[in-house]
Amino acid sequence: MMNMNNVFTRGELIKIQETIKNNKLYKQELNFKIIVIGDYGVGKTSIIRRYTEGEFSTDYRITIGADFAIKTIEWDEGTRINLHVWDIAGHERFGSLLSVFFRHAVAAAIVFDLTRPDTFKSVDKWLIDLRRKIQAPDGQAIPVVILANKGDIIVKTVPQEIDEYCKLNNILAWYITSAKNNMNIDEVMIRLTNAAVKNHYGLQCSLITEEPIRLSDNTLNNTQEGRKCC
Ligand SMILES: Nc1nc2c(ncn2[C@@H]2O[C@H](COP(=O)(O)OP(=O)(O)OP(=O)(O)O)[C@@H](O)[C@H]2O)c(=O)[nH]1
Ligand SMILES: [Mg+2]
Repeated sequence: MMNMNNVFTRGELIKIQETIKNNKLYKQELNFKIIVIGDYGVGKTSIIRRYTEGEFSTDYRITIGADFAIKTIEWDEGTRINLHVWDIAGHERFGSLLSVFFRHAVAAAIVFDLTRPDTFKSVDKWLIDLRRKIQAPDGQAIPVVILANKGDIIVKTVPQEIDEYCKLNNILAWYITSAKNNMNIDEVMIRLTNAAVKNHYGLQCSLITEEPIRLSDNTLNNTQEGRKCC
């Protein structure tokens, strides 16, 4: 029973949490935003479509502005993750206007096209823009992977300096991908989600904090943001 001041003690909260867990009444639901960036035509839309719909088309329809698709992952018994995968148009005509869509991203993939070596040179421009515009809630750089796409056509054009570039620039990993042949697409998304999960404050916290929670503060409604980390 709630006490007079609308305050739960730590012991009471532990009991409530145990009851919820034991009765499987509670599945934590997290929303993560992942952004996919890179020059026009490198295959961003195709990668996202392959991942979220399992489809590929040889047609090239330039993305105007930004778009997103959601994929829900049953992460573990107690956690469901809704991945919001954002597709940001790469055409120069948009300049860095679209970086407003970077906001709240917890991870990013920068894509280049193995058949157009110049698109690797642009990776640095995308990375600089990304790092300038967003940081993780703790002020750290968000996890980034680099995707060398269209690996079904050619792989011998992988830039020699890519390992060094990743090391120097704190890139989590790089992959040869193919949206056409479904090469490494799931692996990339799982790697990014994993990194985001590790960084994510909310997931590392239980309902229990060191301080008693005041219901009047609306604290219990704040399941994702604004919760203090343990
Ligand atoms: N062979 C092959 N073609 C691909 C692959 N990924 C994309 N393409 C093709 O490359 C072209 C451009 O792909 P998109 O996914 O539209 O490129 P984008 O990066 O979204 O381009 P913007 O929207 O202009 O920024 C399309 O014709 C795709 O079919 C791939 O892995 N292999
Ligand atoms: Mg596109």
